[in-house]
Amino acid sequence: MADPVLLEHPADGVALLRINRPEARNALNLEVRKHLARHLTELGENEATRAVVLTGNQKSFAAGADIKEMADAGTIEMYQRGVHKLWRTIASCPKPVIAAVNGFALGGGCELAMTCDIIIAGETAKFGQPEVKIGIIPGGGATQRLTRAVGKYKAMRYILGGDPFNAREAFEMGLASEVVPDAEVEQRAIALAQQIAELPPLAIQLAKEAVLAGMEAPLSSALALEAKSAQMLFSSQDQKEGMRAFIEKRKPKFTGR
Ligand code: CO8
Repeated sequence: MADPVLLEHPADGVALLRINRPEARNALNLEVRKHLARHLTELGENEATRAVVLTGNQKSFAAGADIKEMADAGTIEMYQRGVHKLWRTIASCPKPVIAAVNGFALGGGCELAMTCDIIIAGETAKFGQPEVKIGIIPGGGATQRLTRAVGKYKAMRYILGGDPFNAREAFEMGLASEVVPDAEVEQRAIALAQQIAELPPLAIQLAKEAVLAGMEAPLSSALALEAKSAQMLFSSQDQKEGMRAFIEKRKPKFTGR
């Protein structure tokens, strides 16, 4: 059986995870989620990995949770599958994760993209939370992450309506970071990952932490966290190197220390 998630290394410091269930439009079954969680945990701990690209194929990023796998399940079984724990692991990768979205990003697929830090969407990508159409509601974070990304009224529009929205709408709402021609999605995501991979990793990691932790905190606590994180970086060699290189008008050499 083919690996449900393929790991590639398209550039220095960049890992690419490719969901590989084309026959099911990359529906997220338990196997795919477990592989994603394992890979993201390992990549998060691997010093050589500076940024991760998460993608699917031209037709589908991921068409949601695997409906066939859960259609007959009961409450306890759903609980025991532990999907909620896998979501937590997937969403807590400390390295920057860029979603490269072509085709469908529906239900859990849209939620998966929303666990990422940056979303690069192909022009014909289709996003949406169609769960209400099959008698449930989003269970992987959309009621919160979509609402926080685009605001209550747009989130309600799509979570209650269940119909998809296109990449341009996603961009205008603030869900997609960039929209590019379909054929350039992966290449653009890798280039951005490469750009980030060349920057000092401690600064990148703390910037990600400050944004995400800050979103859950009151403004004063979030600003204090930001200030402390920025101050902390003055103990890093990369801060000394970055500032010295600027003053000496040369390219910095970052080591991650
Ligand atoms: N699950 C399982 N199989 C799927 C899924 C899916 N989400 N999506 C597509 N497939 C399968 C199809 O069944 C089909 O299989 P087969 O060839 O065996 O019939 C194959 O993929 C190809 O699909 P289509 O023929 O439908 O391909 P199209 O290109 O015509 O359409 C679509 C693609 C639009 C993506 C369409 O397949 C579709 O609408 N899929 C379902 C989308 C959806 O409803 N997603 C949300 C699922 S629910 C969810 O994500 C959240 C669950 C929360 C759980 C909470 C737990 C507590």
